[in-house]
Amino acid sequence: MSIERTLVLIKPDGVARNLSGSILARIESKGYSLVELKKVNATRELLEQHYEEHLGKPFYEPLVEFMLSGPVVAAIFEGHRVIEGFRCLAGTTDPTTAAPGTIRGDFGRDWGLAVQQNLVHGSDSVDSAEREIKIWFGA
Ligand code: IDP
Repeated sequence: MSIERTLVLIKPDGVARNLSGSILARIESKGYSLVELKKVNATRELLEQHYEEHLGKPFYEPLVEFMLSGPVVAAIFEGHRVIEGFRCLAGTTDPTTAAPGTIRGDFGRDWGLAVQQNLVHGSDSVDSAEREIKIWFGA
């Protein structure tokens, strides 16, 4: 068994559309355990740390602005292969082509804006999960 932890964010579009409960329920239904949960208004400083790998990309500034546009829900989930498992539940980045049955595929769509409003974030590796959990929840 390889028990992992991952950082899940419900982005401002998911919170504003009252989808937080439905999204969390899908993750729990899969069998992953909720470890920590909070609703937070992110700061620019926090988001610059979180999205440092995207600095300089065309969607970087719109992404940070979008993430500042309203509260997000931050959660830590735990389980065997939860990092890969949550990213499968979330679906691919572009909600138009994300598979039906995934969070982005079922609830998201491309609104034609500068940034993909795709409802959720999930860590993409053990190292980034550890880094992101520290950023959002502290040591
Ligand atoms: P992921 O969230 O599916 O892992 P990343 O490539 O890590 O995708 O990108 C982080 C976020 O930046 C995405 O979830 C999306 O909101 C936004 N994003 C990524 N690529 C684009 C793009 O090409 N255009 C607009 N927004 C993008």
